Amino acid sequence: MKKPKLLLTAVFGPYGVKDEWAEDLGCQMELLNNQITRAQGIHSPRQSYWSFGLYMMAENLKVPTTVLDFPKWEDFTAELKNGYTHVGISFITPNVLKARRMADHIRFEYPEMKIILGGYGTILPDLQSHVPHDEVCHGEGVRWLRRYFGEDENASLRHPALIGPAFETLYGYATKPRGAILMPGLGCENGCDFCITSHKFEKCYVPLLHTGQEVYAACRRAETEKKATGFSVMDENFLKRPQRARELLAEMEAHGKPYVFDLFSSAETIKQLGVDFLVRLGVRMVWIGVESKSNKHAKTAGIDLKALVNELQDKGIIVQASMILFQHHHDEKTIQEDIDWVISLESSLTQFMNYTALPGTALYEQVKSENRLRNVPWRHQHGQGELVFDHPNFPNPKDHARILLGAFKRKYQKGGPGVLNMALTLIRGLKRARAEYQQRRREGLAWNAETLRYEPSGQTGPDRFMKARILMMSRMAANARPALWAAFVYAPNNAARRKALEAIRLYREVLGKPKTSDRIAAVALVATGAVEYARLLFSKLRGRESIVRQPPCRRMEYRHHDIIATDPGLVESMVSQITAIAHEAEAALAEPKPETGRQ
Ligand code: B12
Ligand code: SF4
Repeated sequence: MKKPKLLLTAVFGPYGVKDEWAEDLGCQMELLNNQITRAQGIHSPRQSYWSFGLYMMAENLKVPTTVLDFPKWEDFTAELKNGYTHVGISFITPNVLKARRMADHIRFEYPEMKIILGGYGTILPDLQSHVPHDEVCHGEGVRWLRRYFGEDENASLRHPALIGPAFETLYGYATKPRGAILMPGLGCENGCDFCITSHKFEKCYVPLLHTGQEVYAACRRAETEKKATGFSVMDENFLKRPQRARELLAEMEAHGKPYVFDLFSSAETIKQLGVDFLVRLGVRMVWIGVESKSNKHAKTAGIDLKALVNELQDKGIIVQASMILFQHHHDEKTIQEDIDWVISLESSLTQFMNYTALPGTALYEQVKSENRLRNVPWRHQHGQGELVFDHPNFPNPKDHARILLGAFKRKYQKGGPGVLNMALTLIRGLKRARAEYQQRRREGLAWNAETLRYEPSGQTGPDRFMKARILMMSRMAANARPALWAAFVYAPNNAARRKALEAIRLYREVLGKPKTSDRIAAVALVATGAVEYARLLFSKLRGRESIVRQPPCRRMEYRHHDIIATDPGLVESMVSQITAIAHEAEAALAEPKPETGRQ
C-alpha cells in the first residue's frame, strides 16, 4: 500500500471577485474591509489572515503533510502533480462551488486520491451532491485526522507559531505583520440561535489548549520563533474558561511577560471577571456580540452595555461591537433604532451582519419548520447580502444589502474612522492606567488574584507586572500615533476632524512631543494615503465599492518522522527510553519547512 501523503488546502483565489464560483461583496478575504470598517474608504486598515486551522492540523500529524494556503487555481493544480494519497479541502459555505471545482478536478485527473472535506462548509445538507468526497470531518480536525491515519489522537497538541495576517496595509502603506495567532478552542456553549460556530460543535466547547500554562507555552513559542508579543485569539468565548485565563495571567506575571491579546468574549463573561482583570491580562481589543438593544440573548440580558463599553474603552480596551440586522422583531423603524443604538454605544469598531439561518442552527430549524426558507444559492449565504429566509417586514431582497451598507455608512459618518477611534482608546487607557497605578501605590492597594480586584495590602513595593504592562500599553499607543495626521487630512467630516485634533493633543500630553521618526512616518502615511485615495477613486469610477486585494499563496511542508523500533523484544527498555528522548527532541526540532512563497 502506498505510504500516505496529505495535502491540506484552502479554496482557490481570487477572493472577493465575482466569477463562476464565488461572490464579490461580503466574500473578500479580509475582516476589516469586508465587515467592520466597510465604507470607511481610505481609513480602512487592510489585512488578510492565513487559514489557521490548516497549520494547526499539519503541525500535529505524523503523516507527511503539505499546507497550501490561498492558492490560485494554477497553484492548486500544479501542487497535485507532487503526488498525494489524500487531499483535505477546508471550505466555508459560500465557497462551496470552489470546493466543488477542486474536488471535480481531483476525481477527473487523480481518481485514486482520497478527498477529505472539513470546515464550516460541511454543514451543507446532502454534501456529496455538492462536493464529491470520500470522507468528511464535521468537527475538530486534528483528532479526526490522527484517528483516520492511525495516529494517537490523544497525543499532546503542539500549537504552531503562526503570524496571523498575510499582509497588512494602512493608508496604502505596507507594514510587516507581527501579530500571532492562538487557537485555544472551538465552539461555544451559549448556543445563540443564529450561531453556526456554537451549533457546529453541538453547543459544546472543544478545547485545544486546556490550561493557562499551555496557552502561555504557545505564546512563548510564538515569541521565540516569530518575535510576537501580540496575539489574536481564535476562540469564540475565550474568557468563558475563567480558570484558564487566570492561569495565563499568573504565568505571564511569573515570567514577566505582558503579552497582548485581541479576543472574543460575551458580555456576561466580561461582567463576571471584571474589566480590571482584562486590563491586567493585556486585552487590547475585545469583540462583543451586542446584537440588539432589546437584549433578547442570555449573554447580554440585564447588562448595561453602554456602561460596559464605556468602562472597557476608558481603561484602554478597544471594543468591537457586533450587531445582527433583520432579527425577527425588526421592521423599517426598529432596525434603524437598533442601528442608532449600537452607534450610540461609541465602540471603536462595529460589525454589522445579517441574521443568517445556516443549516444546523436553531434559527434554520425554526424558519424551515415555518416554511420560510428562501431558495438562496449557498454561494450567496455570507451574511452581507440578501436574507436566506422570508422576513415579513422586509420582502424586497434589495433592502437587505441596502440597509446593511447604510448601517456601515452611518457608523462612519457619526463615529469617524475606526483607526482614529482605536488610537484614542489606546491613549485614553494609557493615561488612566498610569494615573490609577500611582493612586494604588499611594493607597497601598495590590492585585488580589483570588478576588480579581485591587485591594488594601501591606505591600509597599511597585507592582512590577503592571509597570511592564503600562510600558507595553504605551508602545501600542505610540504605534498608532503616526496614523493621526492621515486620519485628520482625510477625515470624512468636521466631527472626525475635531476628533483627530483631540487625539493629536492627547498624544502630546501623554507621550510628549512626537519623535522625528513619528513625524516622518506621519508624513509618509499622508503621502501613501494620497495614492490610495486616487486608487479608490478610480475603483469607484469603475463602479466598485472598494479595492479588492489578494493574499499571496503560501506553501509549507511538514515532515514529522516517526522513530521505528525494529526488534522491541531485544532492547525493550532501552528503546522506550530512546524513543521518549527522541520524541522530545523531535518536538523541539520539528520545524515546518517553508518553501516557495508564490505571489
Ligand atoms: C479567521 C476567519 C476568517 C478570515 C479568513 C481566514 C481564511 N484564511 O480563510 C476572514 C476574516 C478573512 C474571514 C472571512 C470570511 N468569513 Co470567516 N471566520 C474566521 C473565524 C473567525 C476563525 C476561523 C479559524 O481560524 N478558526 C480556528 C481554527 C482552528 O478552526 P477551523 O478553521 O474551524 O478549523 C478546525 C475545524 O473546523 C476542522 N477543519 C477545518 N478545515 C478542515 C479541513 C479538513 C480536511 C479537516 C479534516 C478538518 C478541518 O479542523 C480545524 C482544526 O481543529 C471563523 C469563526 C470561528 N470561530 O471559527 C469565521 C467563519 C469561518 N467565517 C465565516 C464567514 C461567513 C466568512 C465570510 C463569508 C465573511 C463573513 N460574512 O463573515 C468571509 C469569507 C472569506 C472568503 N472569501 O472565503 C463563517 C462561516 C460560516 C459558514 N458556515 O460558512 C464563520 C464560521 C463565522 C461565523 N460565525 O459566521 N473569516
Ligand atoms: S456567545 Fe457568541 S459564540 Fe457563543 S453562541 Fe452566542 S454568538 Fe455564538
